[in-house]
Amino acid sequence: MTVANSKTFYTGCALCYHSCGAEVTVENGRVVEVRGQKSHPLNKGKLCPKGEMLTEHLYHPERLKYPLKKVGGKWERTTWEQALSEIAAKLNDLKERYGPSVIAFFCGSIGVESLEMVSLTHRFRTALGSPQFFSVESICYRMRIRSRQITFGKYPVEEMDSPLYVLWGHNPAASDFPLSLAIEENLKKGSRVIVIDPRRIPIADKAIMYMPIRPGTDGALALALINVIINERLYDADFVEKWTYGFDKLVPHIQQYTPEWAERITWVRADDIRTLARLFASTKGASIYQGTCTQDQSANGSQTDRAIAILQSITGNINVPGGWVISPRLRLADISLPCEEKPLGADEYPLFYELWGRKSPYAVQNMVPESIPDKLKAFIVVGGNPLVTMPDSNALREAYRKLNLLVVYDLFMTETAQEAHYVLPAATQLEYCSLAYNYNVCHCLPYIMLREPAIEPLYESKSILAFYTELAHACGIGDKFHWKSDEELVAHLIAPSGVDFEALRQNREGVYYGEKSYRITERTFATPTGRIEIYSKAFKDAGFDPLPTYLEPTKSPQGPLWNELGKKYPLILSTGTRLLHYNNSQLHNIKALQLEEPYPKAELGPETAAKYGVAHGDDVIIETDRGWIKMKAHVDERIMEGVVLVPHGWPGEANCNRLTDAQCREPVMGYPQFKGLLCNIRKAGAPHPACI
Ligand SMILES: Nc1nc2c(c(=O)[nH]1)N[C@H]1C(S)=C(S)[C@@H](COP(=O)(O)OP(=O)(O)OC[C@H]3O[C@@H](n4cnc5c(=O)[nH]c(N)nc54)[C@H](O)[C@@H]3O)O[C@H]1N2
Ligand SMILES: Nc1nc2c(c(=O)[nH]1)N[C@H]1C(S)=C(S)[C@@H](COP(=O)(O)OP(=O)(O)OC[C@H]3O[C@@H](n4cnc5c(=O)[nH]c(N)nc54)[C@H](O)[C@@H]3O)O[C@H]1N2
Ligand code: SF4
Ligand SMILES: [Mo]
Repeated sequence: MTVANSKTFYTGCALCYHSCGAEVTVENGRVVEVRGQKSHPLNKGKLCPKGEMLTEHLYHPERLKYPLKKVGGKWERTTWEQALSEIAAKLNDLKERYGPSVIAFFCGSIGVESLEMVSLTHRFRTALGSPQFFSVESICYRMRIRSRQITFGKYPVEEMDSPLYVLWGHNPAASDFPLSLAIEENLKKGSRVIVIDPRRIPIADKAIMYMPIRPGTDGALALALINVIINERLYDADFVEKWTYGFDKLVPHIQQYTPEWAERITWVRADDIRTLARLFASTKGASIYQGTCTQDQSANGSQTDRAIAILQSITGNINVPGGWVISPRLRLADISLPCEEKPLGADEYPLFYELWGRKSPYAVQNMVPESIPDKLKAFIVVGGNPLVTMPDSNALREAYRKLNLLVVYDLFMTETAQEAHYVLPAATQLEYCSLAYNYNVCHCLPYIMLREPAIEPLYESKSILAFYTELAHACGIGDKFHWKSDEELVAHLIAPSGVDFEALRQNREGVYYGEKSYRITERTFATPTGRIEIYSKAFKDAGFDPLPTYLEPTKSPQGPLWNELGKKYPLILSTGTRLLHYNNSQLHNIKALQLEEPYPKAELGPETAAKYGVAHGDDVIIETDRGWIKMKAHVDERIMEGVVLVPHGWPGEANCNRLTDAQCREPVMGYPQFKGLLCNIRKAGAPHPACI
C-alpha cells in the first residue's frame, strides 16, 4: 500500500564521519523508515547497527527541546532570544576586557566532519577576532594528514580495494563499516589480510599473519621493516630512484633499527618482522591501514606516520591500484575571515601550525587545562563532548569550572553540557540541508551528495546556520552572516568545486566530483624537492630528526618514568578501542544498542587476569597516576598478556579519560598519548595494590 503523502529523501548518515548514503521515508511529516542507499559507492545499500538507529536517534525522548540556562546550579528554560542576548553580552564584555583570544571554540568529531558546522565556527570565531579553534584535529587524524603532507606534499589515502590489507592498529569491523564491507568482498576474490594488534581481532582469524604488538611501540616495528626491506634489497629501486628524495641518507640511518632491536621493544619476534617485510614488499598494491587514530596517539606519532609513509613509498605502492593514492581535492569556499593572531600551541608545536608558509587554524587541545583561566575564559562547544573524550577529564573539568562562560550546542544533555552556563538545542542533519562528503577517510572516493532536509527542525532546535547567524546579530556582527538559508550556504561553500548546487539537487543520490588517477608526473609531489621526501627538511628546520626515529611512550616499561611508576602501575594500558554499537560518547542512550553492548569492558588476557586476582565478569578498578575508572573485566585469550584495553566514550566512572594525561604528549604535534600508558587493575572492593 502506498501512502499518499509519503516521500523519500536522500542523505548521508551523520552518526559518524563515514557519511554512508541513506534513504529516508517520511510520511505525514514524520520519518518512518531509514534504509541504506543502494547506489552509494561506500555502503552499497547497507547500514551499520548505528546507522539503523537514525530514527531512534532523531526522535529520542531525551533530545534537548529548548534553550536552558543554569541559575543557582539548576536548569531553567529560557528563550533563544534571551539566551543569545545574554551570551552575546558576555562575549562582548570578555572581548573588550581581555581581547578576543580568550574566547575559545571546540568542535568535536561531528563538529569537524560537518562542513557547515566547522565552516561557520571559523566564520564566527574570526568575525570576533579569536584564533582559538580547539577540536579533535589536535588529537585525531590531522597528525597523519600533516605527516603525509610533509612527506608527499599532498595527502595520499589508502584504497578500498587492495590485494594485501595490512590492518595495523585498525579494526574495520568496529570502526570502519565501508572498509569492512570492501574487505569481505575482496577476501572472496583472493585478497589477503595481515593484522598487527595487541588483540586478535576477529578478522585476524582469516589473516595470513597476525602479530601481537606492545601498545605504543609501532614506530619501532615500522623502522625494522624498513631495515629489512633495504638490507634484503626488496625495495622498488626504479620508483625510489625516480620519485624519492633522501634514500641515500636513509640507508645508513636505518642500520641501527634491526629486527632484533625491534623485538626487544615491540615484543614481536624478529623472524616475524622479516617475514612481514618480505610479504609486504613482494605484493604490488599492498596498503597499510594504520588505524584512524591509533598511531597518532602515541609518543612517536608523527615519526611513526612518516615511517609508514616511507614503507609505502620505497615499495613503490604510491599511486598504484590497491596502494595509497592521491585523491582529487574537493575545492570548497573558505568562509573564515583574516585573523592575525596565532592559535594556542603554534609556538610550541610549529610543524602542526605551519608548513611551507601555509598556516593551520588548529589550537592544541592538550594545552587547555593549563590555559584556563589566564589565557582562555570562554568556550563555545558544538558537536563535541570534550569532558568525556578529551585527555585528562578530571583536569579539564576543573579547568572548565573556572570559565566565565561555557555554552554547549548539542542534541543531548551530555556531561560537558551539564557543566555549561547555557545549553542550546541543535537540529540533526536530517532536519536541514547540508553537504555529505567522503573527503579524507574515504579511501579515494571523490563522492558528494546533499543531505536533503527530511523534516523541519524538531521542537525549538535550530540548524547551525540559524544558531551562529542569530548569535552574530546579538553580538553586533550580523553583517558577516548574510546567508538566508541552509541551501544558500551550501551553494556558497560548494561553488569553487566546479560542482553546481543545482546539479547536486537534481542528482539526489550523489555525484563524483573528480576522477581517480594513478598517473605520477613531475607535479604530483608538491614538496620543495618535487619528490617524496624520505629526508624531511621541514622536520629538521623545526628541530626534529629529518629521518624517522623511535621514541618510547613516556609511561611504559621501557620509558623514562618506569622507575617512578612501574611498581604501582605495572600493566600496559591502551585506551579507545572502538565499539561497533557506539560512536565515541554518542548513542549510549539508545536502548537497542545498549542491549548489544550493555556495559563497559576492560579487556585482558587470562594470565594477566589470574595474576591480578580478576575473573571474567568481575567489576574492576583500573587505575593510573591520573585517576581510576570502573568497568567489567572481559578476560579473553585473544588479548596480549600484560596489556589492558579499554574503550573510550563511556560516561561517569567508566570514562577512560580519567586515566589519560594532557601532559603526556607527542613532541612534534602535541597529541595525547592514548595508546601505551601504565595502569594497574584490581577487582572492585579488593585492597589497593599499594596496601598489599
Ligand atoms: N582515551 C581516549 N580518548 C579518546 C579517543 C581514544 O582513542 N582514547 N579517541 C579520540 C578521538 S579519535 C576522537 S575523534 C574524539 C571524539 O570526541 P568528540 O567528538 O567530543 O565525541 P563524540 O562523542 O563524537 O561527540 C559528539 C557530540 O556531538 C553531538 N552531536 C551529534 N550530532 C550533532 C549535530 O548534528 N549537531 C550538534 N550540535 N551536535 C551533534 C553528540 O550528541 C555528541 O555530544 O574522542 C577522542 N577520545
Ligand atoms: N563504531 C565506531 N566507529 C568509529 C568510532 C567509534 O567510536 N565507534 N570512532 C571513530 C573515530 S573518531 C575514529 S578516530 C576511528 C578510530 O579508528 P581506529 O583508530 O582504527 O580504531 P579501531 O578500529 O578500534 O582499531 C584500533 C585497534 O588497535 C588496537 N590497538 C590498541 N593500541 C594499539 C597500539 O598501540 N598498536 C597497535 N598496532 N594496535 C593497537 C586495538 O586493539 C584495536 O583493535 O573510528 C571511528 N569509527
Ligand atoms: S558507518 Fe554506520 S554510523 Fe557511520 S555513517 Fe555509515 S551507517 Fe552511519
Ligand atoms: Mo577520531
